[in-house]
Amino acid sequence: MRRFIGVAVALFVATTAGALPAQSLLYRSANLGGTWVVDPGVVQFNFVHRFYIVPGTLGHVVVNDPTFTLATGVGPKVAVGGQFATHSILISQASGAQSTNETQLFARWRAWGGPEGSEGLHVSLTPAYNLLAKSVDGELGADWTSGPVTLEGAARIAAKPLGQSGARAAFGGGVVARVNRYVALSTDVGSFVGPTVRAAWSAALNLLIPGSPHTFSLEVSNAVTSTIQGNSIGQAQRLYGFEFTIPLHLKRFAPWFHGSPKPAALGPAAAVAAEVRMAAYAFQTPSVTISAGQAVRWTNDDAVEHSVTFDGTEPGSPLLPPTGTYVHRFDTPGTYPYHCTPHPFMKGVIVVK
Ligand SMILES: [Cu+2]
Repeated sequence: MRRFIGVAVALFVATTAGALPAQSLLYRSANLGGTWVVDPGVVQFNFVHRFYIVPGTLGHVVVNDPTFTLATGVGPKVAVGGQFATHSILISQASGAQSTNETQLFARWRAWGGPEGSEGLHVSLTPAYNLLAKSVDGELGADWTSGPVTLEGAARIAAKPLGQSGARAAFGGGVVARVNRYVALSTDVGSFVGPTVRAAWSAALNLLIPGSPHTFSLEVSNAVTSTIQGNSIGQAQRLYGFEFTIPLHLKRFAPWFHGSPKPAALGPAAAVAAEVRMAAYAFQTPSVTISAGQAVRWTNDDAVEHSVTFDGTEPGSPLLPPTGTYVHRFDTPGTYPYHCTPHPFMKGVIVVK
């Protein structure tokens, strides 16, 4: 346990120097997997820690329930990863389970919708395998974002629910309400269909840490682990805790091996037909129209790093440091929506005539 906290602190220190991609708690409640995927080249580390206190005659005992999520993008809309929790309640100790360690391996395909935080409907499919329950699980997740509100839903299936035979479905639903760019409130509920299990619920205060790619939530819940099955069952005691999200942009570590890159102009020499400033966490000219063969230059006027990452297959920029620029020539007519990987709410579009 202590080792994991050490790793988490080391990762935090390694990533707080600048902005990195965020998998944001401002668009997801505590016990729903969400529809997020990770961009390729980014490793997402999410750390949930919940605890409850067991009163005793010789003093209170604190029971810690951490879940670690590690995932990376393997394509524009596909992520793979795993969850590891050390204190699962899925398999009752009375049934002779050898361990309370719960591991879930998963893949996620975003079948519908733009990047996290974009307006409208997003749909993701998450096949998974739960090593503790020895169960093939799956989740169909959907969320719908309109302005300050995100509505979430999940339909789940477990081949061996709680390690027992007989496939069982579970459902979950939740809502996130953003008070401003940095603060949101969320709540959700999820449960297996059928008798004998308690529904899982949560309520959370979610925070985007300004000037960083991190989100943090303070949570109250009765769910112990953050897996598909774990999000579908609650325990009798109420847990308190937090989640912290840490995106690691692998290119960031390149200087360890290759020296520091120059923040020079990037991209081909071409007639620059339009300029887009990146400032105040926004593309200041969100829609630009040019002719085929012309180029667009982006300039980062913020104090944090941004990227120009196209939603389609067009290659985009690396992370641009403050004052960094990026030039991209468009040879084929079309519509090119893009976003900033660290800040998915930053969106723009290039229309090439
Ligand atoms: Cu950005």
